[in-house]
Amino acid sequence: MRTFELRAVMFTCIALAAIVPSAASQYMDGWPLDPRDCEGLTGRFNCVPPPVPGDVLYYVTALGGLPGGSGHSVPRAINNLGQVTGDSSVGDYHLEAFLWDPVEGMIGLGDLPGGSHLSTGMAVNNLSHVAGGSDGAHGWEAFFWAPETGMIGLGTLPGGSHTCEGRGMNDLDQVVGYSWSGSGQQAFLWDAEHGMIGLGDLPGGQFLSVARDINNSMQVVGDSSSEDHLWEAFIWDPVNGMRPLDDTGGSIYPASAYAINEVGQVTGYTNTGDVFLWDPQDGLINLGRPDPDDLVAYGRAINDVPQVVGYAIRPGWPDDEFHAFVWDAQHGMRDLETLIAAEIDPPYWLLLRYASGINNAGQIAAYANGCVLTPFVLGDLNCDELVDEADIPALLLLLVDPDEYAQTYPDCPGEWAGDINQDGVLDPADLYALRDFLGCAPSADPGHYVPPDHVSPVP
Ligand SMILES: [Ca+2]
Ligand SMILES: [Ca+2]
Ligand SMILES: [Ca+2]
Ligand SMILES: [Ca+2]
Repeated sequence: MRTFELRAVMFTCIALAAIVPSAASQYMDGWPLDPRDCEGLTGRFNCVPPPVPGDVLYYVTALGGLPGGSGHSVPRAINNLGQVTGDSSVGDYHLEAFLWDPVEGMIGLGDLPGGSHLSTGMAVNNLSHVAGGSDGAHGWEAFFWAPETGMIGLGTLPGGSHTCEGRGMNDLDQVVGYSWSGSGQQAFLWDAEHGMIGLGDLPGGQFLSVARDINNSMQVVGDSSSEDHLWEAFIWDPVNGMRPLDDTGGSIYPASAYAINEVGQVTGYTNTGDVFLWDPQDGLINLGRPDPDDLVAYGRAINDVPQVVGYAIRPGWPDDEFHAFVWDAQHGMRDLETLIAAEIDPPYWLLLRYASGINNAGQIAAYANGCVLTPFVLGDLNCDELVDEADIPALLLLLVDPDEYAQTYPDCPGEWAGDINQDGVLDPADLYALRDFLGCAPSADPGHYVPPDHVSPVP
């Protein structure tokens, strides 16, 4: 009986394996490209240890592009619903802002009347509203978009031309960005009730400031020319106005602030080309660069955990290379391409040049071509955030009856979490690998494995 059951399991698993795409070739021009391919490495990538159960990896969802275009998209922000904004080509020389939803897919947001057909989404809040910039009758202009209003031009600061862009937005539909005003380029804050107001600039130097993000406490961050520095990161709020983000006078200081989270932590880059995390209590923390050889690294987005994402520029041949990174306190800086689940065709980690957004679920917006990276725990088949013996029957169920698995563990990405040996194929070898990892009874002979009573492997 046991032999019969196991044969049934094996048959089911072979059938299942046949519909899983096999691992793509991971060589290009004879170079091994997988950073986990330690045996074949020739120095192009740093070798990293292969992942083990319990590690957090990411699977990739391609965003595609708007109809009529090349299928290319550049994501620039992601909200806590997993919705993404950015721009996508819609024919020669035309780009259009988009909103991408995990269920609905990508829709174009149009562009402002006049000028070229050019628009880009820079921020998306948790109400699914978008802010960005578009070419209109008076040049590049900040916009606000909501399903009810469509795309609205935000105008300009008094006395200015219309070169203006929305860079950040919070859940109060307040937009920040920059505009040319009579006295120079100035950070602005806009909402529907008050219109656009200038936030001023740091004293000294030129009259120049840019706002890049705002949180729900109305804290705004960006950079400005100051007395001491060509560019220096600022923080602004309605009570205190604009002030330097870091006023300790150190030789290393935050030169540009790109994002602020809901607890007031800020990321960007320093005057030395390193990523920083600024914390209201701890002040400036230099996060460095993903690799010591990197020329420069930029922090672009931060969630409330906090995790920081961005990209680094690494010396390469024939050109310098861009590498997307993620930082957290436990692991430090890591190249995102080393954290992608064993792929499938095409090998998306090849395309992870830039990371531009991260939400509170840890989902990351990245490109060369637009994609969302969703984290999962390798080996956590029942999605309780632990890897233990309870995951063995769950993996067995996935192998034997994927439909039943999906009903039992809805929204649990078992097809990714179950590829324990990371060979790009889900099959019984993963079951044995998980048992080995957990130190279960010997599994050299698969016939010795008896499924738990409550799992029926035979349909
Ligand atoms: Ca236009
Ligand atoms: Ca100034
Ligand atoms: Ca588990
Ligand atoms: Ca496998």
